[in-house]
Amino acid sequence: MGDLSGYKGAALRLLEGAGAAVGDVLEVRTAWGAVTGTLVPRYLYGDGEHVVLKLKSGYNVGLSLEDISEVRVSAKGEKPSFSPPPPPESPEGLPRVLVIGTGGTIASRIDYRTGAVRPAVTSDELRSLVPELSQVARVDPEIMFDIMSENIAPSHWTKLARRVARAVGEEVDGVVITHGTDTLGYTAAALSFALAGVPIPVVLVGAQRSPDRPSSDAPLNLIAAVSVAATANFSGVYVAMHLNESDDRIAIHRGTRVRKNHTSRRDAFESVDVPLAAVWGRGGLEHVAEGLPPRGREFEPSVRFDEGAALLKFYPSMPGALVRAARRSGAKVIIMEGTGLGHVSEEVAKELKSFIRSGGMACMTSQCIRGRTDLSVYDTGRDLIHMGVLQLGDMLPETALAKAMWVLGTGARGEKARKLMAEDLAGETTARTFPG
Ligand code: DAS
Repeated sequence: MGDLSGYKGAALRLLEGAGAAVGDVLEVRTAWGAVTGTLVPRYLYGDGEHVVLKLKSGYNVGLSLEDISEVRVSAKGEKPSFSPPPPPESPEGLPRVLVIGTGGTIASRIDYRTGAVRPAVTSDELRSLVPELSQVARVDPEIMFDIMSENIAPSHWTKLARRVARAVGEEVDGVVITHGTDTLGYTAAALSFALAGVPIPVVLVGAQRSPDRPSSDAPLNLIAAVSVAATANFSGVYVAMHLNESDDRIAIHRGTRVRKNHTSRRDAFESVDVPLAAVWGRGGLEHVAEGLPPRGREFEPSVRFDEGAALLKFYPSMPGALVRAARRSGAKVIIMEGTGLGHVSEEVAKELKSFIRSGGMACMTSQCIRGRTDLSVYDTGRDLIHMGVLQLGDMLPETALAKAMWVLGTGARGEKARKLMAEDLAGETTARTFPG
């Protein structure tokens, strides 16, 4: 019996009866006429009441068994399979870019078995999916992990930072890290601290749509990321994602100031309260902000992270028990996402006070995301200052969490840790908020 992956129930019996297999061309008689097309697999979780054909037009059509009177195999076919073309050779003398794969949508494709997006594309396949990469730089692909970014942890940040630090010694001109979009901002911030002073561009890049779909943002994002890593005259950690919904410009965001602000749009990423670091167009970099660090600086990586930090978003009626739970889970630093200028309820403030008294560090950011905390305006804020809460100005909450884990990873505690959290180390906080 031929492959009928994903089909089940009545649909499976109907196809088995006709001797059909995925890849065959079928003629299906229905109540409203005959339909001819290639049988494609069903999603694993699809029902047993439909047969799916790919029409000559390339579109798929699902036919309900209620409408089908007969199925006939008009030609046997091959089960579709994906074998990428060999990547084109790179001309001599191009800059060398290490492309590290970690998984995520950018390295995935639609799984026609389940209909879901699954990690599937190897770095080599990425190069063949985007042959233009070979004209921009000599790309060395390397898969380090193959996971969706919601599963990326500080231990992955350490591995990535170590690999980038090694690449600097291997004389690559730049590094690109392909990564899931969900936690891309956290990783970009974490690497900004671990690799502070890195003498080459390190560009993280993701995609909102998998590379095997016509509307995918992966190709252009990748080309821009590799181009910036190869040729930009600035260094540091950045994120490259669509500038807007059209397919012609890529925003280059600073690693500590970028946030995913839309669940699905290709221009989901925004630089918060700071200008973009740069804009890349199909002809190369079109705009570069003043004051970006040049290539070739002194470089002292500090790659360790300590997971003893928690990020708590305050909400009305938030029980103080959640602060105690964070403390019991081992948090040495609590980053609060307070309301407005940085406020929490009296109950939570009381728990923060006892956390601080027990040797913990409590820092305040704002769930407004834009603007900056100011605890001096209301007495509730002044009480927080008085008890020792450290306000972090316009630092993004996610960046503050990554920074706290990095500060703890350096071994700093007490006043030293507090000083590091308050200082601007990698552009994570500005003296005054950019009038956005
Ligand atoms: N789950 C998402 C992630 O890996 C998919 C993506 O957007 O890349 O972050």
